[in-house]
Amino acid sequence: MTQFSRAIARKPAENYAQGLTTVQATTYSYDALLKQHQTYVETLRSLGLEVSVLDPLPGFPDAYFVEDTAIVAPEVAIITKPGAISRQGEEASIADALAVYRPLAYIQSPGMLDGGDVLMVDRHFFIGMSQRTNLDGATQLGQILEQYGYTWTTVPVPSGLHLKSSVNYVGQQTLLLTEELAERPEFKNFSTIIVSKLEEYACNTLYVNDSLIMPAGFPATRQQLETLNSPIIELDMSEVCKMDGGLTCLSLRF
Ligand code: CIR
Repeated sequence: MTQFSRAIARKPAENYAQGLTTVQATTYSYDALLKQHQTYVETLRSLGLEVSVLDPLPGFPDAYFVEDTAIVAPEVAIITKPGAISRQGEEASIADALAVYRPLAYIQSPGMLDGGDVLMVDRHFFIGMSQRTNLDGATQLGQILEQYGYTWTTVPVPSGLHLKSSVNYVGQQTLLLTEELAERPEFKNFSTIIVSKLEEYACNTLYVNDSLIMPAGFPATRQQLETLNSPIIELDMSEVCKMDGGLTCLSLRF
């Protein structure tokens, strides 16, 4: 599996609570969010990544979820067309940041695609069909990736925001996923760790340079992940999760 040397993140904006969410939180703390974000960035740095932290984007309260705006493969970065209208436009400044590192390609309207729906495992891409990603967007992405020898398949996203809300690669040919996705034929060549209903948020665990970064507070999932013998780091994501965000969405790793 690819070792990452860099990441791009973005500082959350003060008006982050105006972003899209399905969670009905009653209190918000910008200080807590900044602290959680900073710890996240420091954790990536501790794993050997050079992390650039971009400034908040005025008018885009969800823009710190940078993962949705690009797919970064070793040969090319694909700038997405985010599926939520309020997020369309975030991608322009990510394109500028990525142009330094990769040639760029673009998803074009009426295609739409969020990076949270794209799971890369070695030379294969799983692309979730969700409320944010349509077949046109997935096909455009797939056709760009094919030019570099990658393969791809679409996977339905039956619940949750994005594909990676429900499935992630955790090393050793293993996927961490919901019961709902466990029997999908697209995943038949993998070992699986099935996350219990009560701990589904923990599916969004981030595998970086042989370590696993997981959200704090999911002991049953932690116990299952321990069988992989990779170092595990737990991070408090309580404020991020109020905005439907998780560990993967806070950065682009490459
Ligand atoms: C949204 O609804 O777009 C943001 N509030 C959350 C995006 C989370 N992104 C991700 O999981 N890749």
